[in-house]
Amino acid sequence: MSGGLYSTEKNDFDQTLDLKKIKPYGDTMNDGKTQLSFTLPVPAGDEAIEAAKQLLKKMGFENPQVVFHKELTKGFTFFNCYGSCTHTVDFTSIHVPKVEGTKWDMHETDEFIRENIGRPLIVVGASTGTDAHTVGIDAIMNMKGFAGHYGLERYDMIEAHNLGSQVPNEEFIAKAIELKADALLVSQTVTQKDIHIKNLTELVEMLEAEGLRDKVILACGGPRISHELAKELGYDAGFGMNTYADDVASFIAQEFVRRKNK
Ligand code: B12
Repeated sequence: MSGGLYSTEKNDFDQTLDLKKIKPYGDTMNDGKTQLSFTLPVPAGDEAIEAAKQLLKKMGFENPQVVFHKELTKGFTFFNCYGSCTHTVDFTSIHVPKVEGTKWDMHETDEFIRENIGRPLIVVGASTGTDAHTVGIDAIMNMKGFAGHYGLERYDMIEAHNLGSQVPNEEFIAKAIELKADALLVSQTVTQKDIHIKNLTELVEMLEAEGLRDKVILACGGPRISHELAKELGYDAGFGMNTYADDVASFIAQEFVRRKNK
């Protein structure tokens, strides 16, 4: 990439770290080096490579390079590219909304529920709508959990019901009523054409129509879910990548007590 024996680029940029103006790091501070990949709906060839480079320039990348390309199928070419990003971000002004509360491990959460609630919390979870991905919700709910963190089924003070995947919102709500759920956990993995937004919104609307929205703690999660998005859609909390049962269990327990004390 930049610098080194074979580079013809001049490193005449300021190499000091300025958190008010950060940009990608390749091998030299502020070189802006970025790798990106995309597909163009054109056949492979010199014109396709030139089109990819022109696009990179329009995206704000200097010295665009196509380092790999391959026709995926007739009329579609995939590219791996490098370029130097010309834009910067003020890191000091960033505020990301986060789930409030203290994150505890399983024993601490169990202890808190035992002392402050005195009965197990009933948690019903599912991957809803057309979404067939179960690994995320299983990671949170199944006994063995994920990456060394036990799932909700392992908690003494949580009664966890994992309904699996492709659960229609109607069925999810019916089960929540039947089990007298304290908290509902929704997993959404597929985000193509914003299907997750439609499905998550529908659930909130249906819960509101049933007069149940304020009676349950409602959280969603998935690789493209953020707390900010979840709040926007009417959820109490949202959890993204690298979440464990610890995160959501601590939240549910603390939120339950917050509401009880109101
Ligand atoms: C395994 C997999 C499948 C398996 C699923 C098997 C199963 N039983 O789950 C199968 C083969 C069935 C599958 C099918 C499809 N898949 Co798929 N699949 C994957 C894959 C490879 C891994 C997903 C996974 O298991 N991750 C591991 C888990 C642990 O991570 P996670 O889900 O992010 O969960 C964590 C957090 O997000 C969070 N979390 C998740 N849910 C919740 C819920 C709560 C309440 C909380 C608190 C936290 C939480 O906690 C978890 C642990 O930290 C991904 C690509 C990838 N590498 O990610 C594609 C991927 C998700 N699949 C994708 C697609 C498109 C599909 C299909 C639509 C393909 C097709 N055209 O048929 C179908 C889905 C059909 C449908 N109706 O849903 C796309 C989604 C793109 C998008 N953003 O929309 C991906 C990203 C692949 C890709 N790059 O294109 N898939």
